[in-house]
Amino acid sequence: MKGLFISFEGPDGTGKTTQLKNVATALRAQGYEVLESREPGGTIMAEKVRNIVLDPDLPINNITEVLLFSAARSEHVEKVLAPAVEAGKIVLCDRFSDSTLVYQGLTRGLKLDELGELRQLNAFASNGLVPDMTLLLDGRPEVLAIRRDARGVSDRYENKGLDFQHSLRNGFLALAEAEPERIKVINAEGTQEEVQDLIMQEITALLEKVKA
Ligand code: Z5A
Repeated sequence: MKGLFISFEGPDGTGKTTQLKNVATALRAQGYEVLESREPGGTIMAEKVRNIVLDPDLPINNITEVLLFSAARSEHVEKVLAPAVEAGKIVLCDRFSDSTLVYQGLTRGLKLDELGELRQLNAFASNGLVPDMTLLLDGRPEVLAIRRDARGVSDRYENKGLDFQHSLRNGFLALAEAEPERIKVINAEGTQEEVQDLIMQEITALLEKVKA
């Protein structure tokens, strides 16, 4: 079987990292080879870019910012993601191109039909690699705020308030509505076990489809 590329998306602190790890463990227990990675990051260079681009004390203009995310993605795809998919692994990635469309596009006032330049940039940076499935962890920002607070992280996009979290959520949901075949909306408000069950149902269905 050729590998699979699955991305995890959603607003900040929805539980993506937790779920990605748990799902990786569950899939390994079923005998699959799994690669876990994240964006921005996943290579030495891309992790260095991550430190720059998420630094809340470093002013960066919007164009530089999106180019940095793209530069990191290009390295990550070429050196890590594409070879792993080619080698037959299930690749689980914490964020990918949809985050660019939402954080650098939709939350900055662009409409869904105005994302052409960002989509082109995504395609260029990822050399055409598109997730076979994207799991969108979704929930009401008021409910998920407790998790964000518990985490206590503070980067460029944290602490922007509830309105920003709503606009992130709406942005991701708009992408999911436009691409329901690829982007599966997962109710992330439940317990870790409940959320994992929903995710595993989607991944199991995908695995059955590709094996058929
Ligand atoms: N970004 C961008 O702008 N453009 C791009 O192209 C890309 C990214 C690729 C990366 O941050 C930032 O980069 C991100 C977008 C931007 N903006 N921000 N902020 P990141 O990867 O460091 O952070 P994140 O993705 O936003 O969130 P996170 O810190 O990784 O959180 P998470 O993975 O969604 O959640 P978690 O760490 O798994 O869980 C948070 C807490 O909740 C933790 O204490 C858990 O134990 C707890 N938790 C998890 N699940 C549950 C359930 N089900 N119930 C209760 N508690 C739970």
